[in-house]
Amino acid sequence: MADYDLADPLEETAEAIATMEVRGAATIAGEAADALATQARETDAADPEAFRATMRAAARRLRETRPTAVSLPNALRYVLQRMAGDDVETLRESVVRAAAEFDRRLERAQEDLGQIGANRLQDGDTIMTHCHSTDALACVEAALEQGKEIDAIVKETRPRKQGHITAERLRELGVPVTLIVDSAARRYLDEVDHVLVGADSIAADGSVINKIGTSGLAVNARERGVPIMTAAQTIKLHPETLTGHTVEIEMRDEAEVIDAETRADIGEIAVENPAFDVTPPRYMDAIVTESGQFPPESIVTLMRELFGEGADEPWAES
Ligand code: RI2
Repeated sequence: MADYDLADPLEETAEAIATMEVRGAATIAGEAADALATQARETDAADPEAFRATMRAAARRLRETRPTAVSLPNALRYVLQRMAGDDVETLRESVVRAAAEFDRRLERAQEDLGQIGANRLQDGDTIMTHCHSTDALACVEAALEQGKEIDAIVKETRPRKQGHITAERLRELGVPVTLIVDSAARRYLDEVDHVLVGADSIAADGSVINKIGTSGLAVNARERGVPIMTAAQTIKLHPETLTGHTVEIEMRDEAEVIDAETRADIGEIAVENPAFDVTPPRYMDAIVTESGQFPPESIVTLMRELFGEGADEPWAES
């Protein structure tokens, strides 16, 4: 494989995504698009073919960081598909422009989705959250702007405790927050009007791939009669699932679950750390996107409209 000279900022972004310093499907997508723009500005590729090859290599480097959130390849696809020109300068400008456009669309999509999700929430409702999703929080923010009062029960979300980020953001918005450990969720569901989660990928059959623990929460919510919605802008739709591919579930380091000393004290055990799980469509009430609210089973219609019958891989080495 050819060796490409990738700019330091691109390597830094790739590392930050891999270590989850930069996390959350939408945020990862925006940072990846920006990293491609920076690479385009900084590359000293001498001719159009070298420029294109470097950009493809940069996209591959970003792509390999985390496998589950489809917003990442969708962002790379958006930018690379708009890379056009017969000379390096024109190519460079096209990439920078596409990345800026992508960022604007991302922001607008989240705002529009927030308005739609907010319509599902009533004044005085209590929500339960899992992990930290900016798409989900956009719905709460819009509901508050509509003058509704919302309370939140926030699941801690082991092992990385992203529930703490949600708790902090909700407090900044003035929402009363009760933090609980994950295993307390079912006990509190009777006090909840809506479970509100985000998504890393949505499959063509309406399955929702989100932070580990979402599927158990959804089953419990259904059993308790509490509606559950996922807030997911359309960059979370996984085009490859249209042609039968499944979504890879990221397995992360066991050190996120248990420290080495405790593990040694316990004795010989295996430790596994899947970052995501799959909630079947029958346990999800609605998928809220910037293009409207969908019953999970009908999301395939929107996917076909946006992606046709599948997706290409513009980062492939030619
Ligand atoms: P937004 C996160 O994954 C969570 O699973 C969250 O629900 C999802 O991304 C979507 O986040 P991780 O990056 O795009 O914390 O809504 O592993 O911000």
